[in-house]
Amino acid sequence: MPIVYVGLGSNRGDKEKNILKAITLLKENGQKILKTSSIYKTKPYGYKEQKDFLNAVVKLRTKLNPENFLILCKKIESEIGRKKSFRLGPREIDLDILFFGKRVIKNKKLTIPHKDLHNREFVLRPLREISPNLIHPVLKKRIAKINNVIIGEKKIR
Ligand code: PH2
Ligand code: MG
Ligand code: MG
Repeated sequence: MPIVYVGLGSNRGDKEKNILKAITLLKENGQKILKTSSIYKTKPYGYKEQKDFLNAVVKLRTKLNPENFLILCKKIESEIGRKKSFRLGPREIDLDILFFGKRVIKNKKLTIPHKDLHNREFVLRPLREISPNLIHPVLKKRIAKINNVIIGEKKIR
């Protein structure tokens, strides 16, 4: 059964509660959580005029295929009360599929691995914590070797 890495982010409402709730809902929907990173306080990436985020990454085992896993992520986002925003804008909760086994997928609905994760310290930092030896199937590099210059992440929990 495939191993999936999911990036979690929130910068609206009770951010920590939203992240913990998302992990609970993944479990309640049959996903086997294998590892959970610390939760990090991070500066907004992309669109800067918004509140700081909390970010984390979970590693889990799923029986779902990528399409159905994406549907589950969206269901959890709406259950936590995610409202419409704009690209890179504020959100109650965001669940992004980072890796789905070693699969490389590019279609209208899904891009796996996540197309920008190698530029996002708020994803790399928690990934490095839980899986430094994971190989990025496109870049063919270990997570521990993927570095960028953005700093300012702070572990809160
Ligand atoms: N998510 C975004 C845009 N910018 N910045 C941080 N720090 N954390 C995020 O999760 C994040 C972001 C779009 O999904
Ligand atoms: Mg996102
Ligand atoms: Mg998303």
